[in-house]
Amino acid sequence: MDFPAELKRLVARVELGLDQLVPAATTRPARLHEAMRYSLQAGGKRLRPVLVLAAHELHAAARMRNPGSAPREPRVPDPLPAAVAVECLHTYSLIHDDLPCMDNDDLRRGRPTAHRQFDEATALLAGDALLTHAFALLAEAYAPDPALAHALIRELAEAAGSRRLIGGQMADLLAEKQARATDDDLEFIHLNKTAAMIEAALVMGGLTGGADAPSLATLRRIGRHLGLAFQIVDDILDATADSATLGKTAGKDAKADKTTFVKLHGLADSRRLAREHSDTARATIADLPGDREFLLALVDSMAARSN
Ligand code: GRG
Repeated sequence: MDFPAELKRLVARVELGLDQLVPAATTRPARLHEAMRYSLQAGGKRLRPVLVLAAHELHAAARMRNPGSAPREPRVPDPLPAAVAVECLHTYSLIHDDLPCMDNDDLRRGRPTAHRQFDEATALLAGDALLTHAFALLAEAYAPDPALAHALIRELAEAAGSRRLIGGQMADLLAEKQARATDDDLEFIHLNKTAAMIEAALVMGGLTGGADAPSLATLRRIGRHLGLAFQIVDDILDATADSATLGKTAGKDAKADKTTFVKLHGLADSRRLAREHSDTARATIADLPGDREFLLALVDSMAARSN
């Protein structure tokens, strides 16, 4: 398998989906839709939507080889709307995270943040609209298969809600400058702020691809470890890389005295922990059916990433 070419193929599919499945910039009121597209189209690694597509392809291919396992549903649903919904939700969280009342950041995905490019109210509303659009898209695109639509909406709502993404963000804000934040606080923050969406992306791809319950549980476990590894690497990069490479302001964690892996464990131990979580994700991928090569290479590329 040619990993860079395969990644490029999936990212191109995501970019096309984002363009087709999000209202045009000219939609009234144009300023709002321009702001939504500005943040979505600023780039980004597209990790989460690529995970949706990769988990889907792996299971859909395994199911095609063994059609007897799903006798009542010969047509495999399109995973692209689910991938786009996940990226809309992720982008909303970045827009809101950058707002003055949260991280107050000027740079995201190598460009001025939405509130810098537009204004605070427009950025807030663009985030709200992307969040809402994610669920509208799932409801609309998967309407012909109500059980699938329900499962996807429930998965994304759980991952993005007050017990996971938003709860993780709240705990992160509460832990800022707390001298006594513990490993348990750190795990809560990162399992929810970061790993929840990565888990959901894999599970949603599994759902559209027709994964069975054991495979969905395996995908969730992979997402948990990949998410933790991803966040530890994020903390290391914040402490060691520069803003131009990251496309966002570097060194912010130390400045805000955030509770991070690097603050609690130092750089060497953080690197070891990231490796351990990546290794567990890799080992768990072995429990999935079908061709796992792309997912394994993706875990490696996330561990070795520079932005
Ligand atoms: C505002 C509800 C709400 C949540 C915000 C996403 C987030 C939670 C905060 C952003 C800061 C941060 C370090 C989050 C952890 C997850 C993370 C590393 C996000 C950045 O994801 P990337 O690197 O970004 O995949 P791109 O731009 O490549 O998509």
